[in-house]
Amino acid sequence: SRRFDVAVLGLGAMGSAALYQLAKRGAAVVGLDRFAPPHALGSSHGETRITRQAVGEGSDYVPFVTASHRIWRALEAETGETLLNACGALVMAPGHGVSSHHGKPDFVGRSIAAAEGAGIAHAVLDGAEVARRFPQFLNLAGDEKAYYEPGGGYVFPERCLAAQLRGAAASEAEIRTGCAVADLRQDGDGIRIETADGPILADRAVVAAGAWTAPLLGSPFDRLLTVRRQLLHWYALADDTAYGPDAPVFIWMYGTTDTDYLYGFPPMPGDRSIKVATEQYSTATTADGVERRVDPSESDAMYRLRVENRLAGATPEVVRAAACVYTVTPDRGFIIDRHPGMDRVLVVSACSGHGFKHSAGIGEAVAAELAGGAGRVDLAPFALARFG
Ligand code: PYC
Repeated sequence: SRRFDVAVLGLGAMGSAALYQLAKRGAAVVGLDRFAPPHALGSSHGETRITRQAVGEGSDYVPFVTASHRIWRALEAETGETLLNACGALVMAPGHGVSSHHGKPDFVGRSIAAAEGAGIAHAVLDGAEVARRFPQFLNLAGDEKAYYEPGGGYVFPERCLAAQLRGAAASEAEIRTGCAVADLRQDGDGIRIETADGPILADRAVVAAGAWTAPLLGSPFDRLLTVRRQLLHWYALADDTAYGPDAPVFIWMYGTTDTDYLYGFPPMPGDRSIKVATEQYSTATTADGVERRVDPSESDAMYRLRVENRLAGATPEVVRAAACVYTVTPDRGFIIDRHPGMDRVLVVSACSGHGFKHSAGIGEAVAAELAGGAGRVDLAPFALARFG
């Protein structure tokens, strides 16, 4: 049977981007997914994802998101679709709060430092300026410190995935959907992938399987990765006048613990609802066992605890709700590294709930690593060795 240069396992955010970039470089590639992406069963659905270039999680990520914006803008020009809306991004915490986010203390300060380090246009706002510029936020403490990035905003994950898969197919990538991988082995100078439709042979593999990474690869990923169910809620707006054209996406650490936190998006054009979410790291689940239905009581609790009296015009009427999964590493960073027992396998999971904005750039970095050409990024900060 045909032997590929690279097989990409998992066609979510990272896999679809890697497949696209590899195919564009002329590599003979096959992409496999157990479902038919873009789908709502992993970590890349829910209509929107925040993007911000001054990455408070760490400056090592900045090259990825910067490349992602460039790639999405180029794809927009090619396809005529809107993929990225730079409506602005606000990261805010009150002075008396913890300001910790994605495991990093002083996330506002870290975002400012990342912006200064990389020359990213931004403003530092106090509570009074936030209240004046962004009337969507209610009951501010007054002592807020906020990082505002005018070039931040949101991306449309399903559209980005679909555009990259179409681009990959146009460059001769083979895409096999409904194709679950039972096993992956390195045999001498190649990789053998077992599927229900028969084996696939490739010189190398990229595993971008998200929550399915540990079930597929076992040790050490089963010890390192934890799958967390997260909920997305859309609430009807009784009044949307506080959400003008400059209404930003936001990360608001409003309280005194790192779970007193809300993030969200402005209403989509022509839609009177807002999408908001928080995060939880206390309950673990699995890729196949996760409860995908959101119980109305969960949306109700979210509204009462976090949304009511914080976001102008929001009502408890739930327009839509969805569950997705984060696959989280012990330090909430990424893993992008060779498999410790199979040097022909590059593992590009997991992204710990802050990956999408980086995905197109990671695809480019993965392709540069495997097929050469422009877009190489130092992957050492994402190495497995940091976990010992
Ligand atoms: O990466 O901006 C982000 C984000 C916010 C909430 C989850 N991820």
